[in-house]
Amino acid sequence: MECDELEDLWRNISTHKSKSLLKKHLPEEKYINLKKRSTKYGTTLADVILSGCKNIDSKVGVYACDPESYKVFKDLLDPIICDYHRVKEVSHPKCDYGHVANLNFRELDGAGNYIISTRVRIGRCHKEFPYPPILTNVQRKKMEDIIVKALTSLEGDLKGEYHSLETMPRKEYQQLVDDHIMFRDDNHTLRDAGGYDGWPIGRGVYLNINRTFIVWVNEGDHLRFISMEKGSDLSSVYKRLIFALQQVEMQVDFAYDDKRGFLSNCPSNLGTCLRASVHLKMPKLVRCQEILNSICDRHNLQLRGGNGEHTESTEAVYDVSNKRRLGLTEYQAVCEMYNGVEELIKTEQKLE
Ligand code: ADP
Ligand code: CIR
Repeated sequence: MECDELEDLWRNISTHKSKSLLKKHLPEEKYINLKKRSTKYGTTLADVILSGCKNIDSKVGVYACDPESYKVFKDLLDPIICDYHRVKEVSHPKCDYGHVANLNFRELDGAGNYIISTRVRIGRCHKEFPYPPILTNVQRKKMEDIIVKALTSLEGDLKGEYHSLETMPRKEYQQLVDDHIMFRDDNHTLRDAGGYDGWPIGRGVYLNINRTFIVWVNEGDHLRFISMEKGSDLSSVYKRLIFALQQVEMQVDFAYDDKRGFLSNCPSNLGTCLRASVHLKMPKLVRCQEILNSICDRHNLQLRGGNGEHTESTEAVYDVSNKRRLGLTEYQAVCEMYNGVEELIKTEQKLE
């Protein structure tokens, strides 16, 4: 991209009312300092900020396009990371999944009045490949081969099949999206970050027989490991995920940095790359936005619509999850969601 073109895009957010972290943390002086830099994969500032410049509704607005982006564009990305994850400096504890074999999260809603389903996902990127839009179709296919080999060695409850998007009929794909199993192809911020380049090449989904263990291949991050089921049994969901991930970790090298934890395409996922969520019905609380926002703020919860990021909530069902992923362990991230949702449910019960 020509420098003039980049400048126009950056001026676009500078003059619009964007609330993005990109706008907040890229004043002119920093922009001028960074605009000529690039990584060894050839990632430029334009690649990092393009999506956020085009979409003034972005919340974050930047994407790292390879592991080195975090260092070369540190002056922009570090303040964004601190702001998003609510930490004073970029540092991350060692990976700690907790005592997975002895987990005992008491079910938050055994009667099924509030929680429809529970999901935990962990993103991972392969050490050897860049991320969109720098990732080529050839690299995407190589990544797919590596992970499919590892996944087909899984056994028991995790045993399943890989479904390539290259051969999947559109109707079948759409059904998986509607069933909350598969990633969408219409997230405008990801599209402008190259997340759908070369679609459907090298993309697909691994599903175990019960469809409770799912792996997304080559959405924005190379991989998203997902465990989900109806109801509120977080112990069961989390145990399945960690057990699966640990088996894959023995076979695939993931990108990791001592200060930043596991690396990801979007800085909001860095660290644990873990998002634990419930689909929660709270018809009374949604009418008391102030109370709702204050509970979410106190527990670092994020609300999304029922169909995921950048979607609206329907019939008072929200996707409630931990917002922070860096600066705390995997176990702590799951607990943030659990404790926050517990308070939401108690408050919902008390409201007239
Ligand atoms: P991610 O969690 O990977 O950041 P999204 O926010 O786009 O991505 O969500 C992906 C899909 O997962 C969407 O269909 C969303 O509705 C679904 N989802 C998220 N949490 C839950 C949950 N607790 N129960 C069922 N589906 C869920
Ligand atoms: C954005 O900037 O809004 C998107 N690129 C994604 C931001 C990360 N997601 C989130 O915190 N909801």
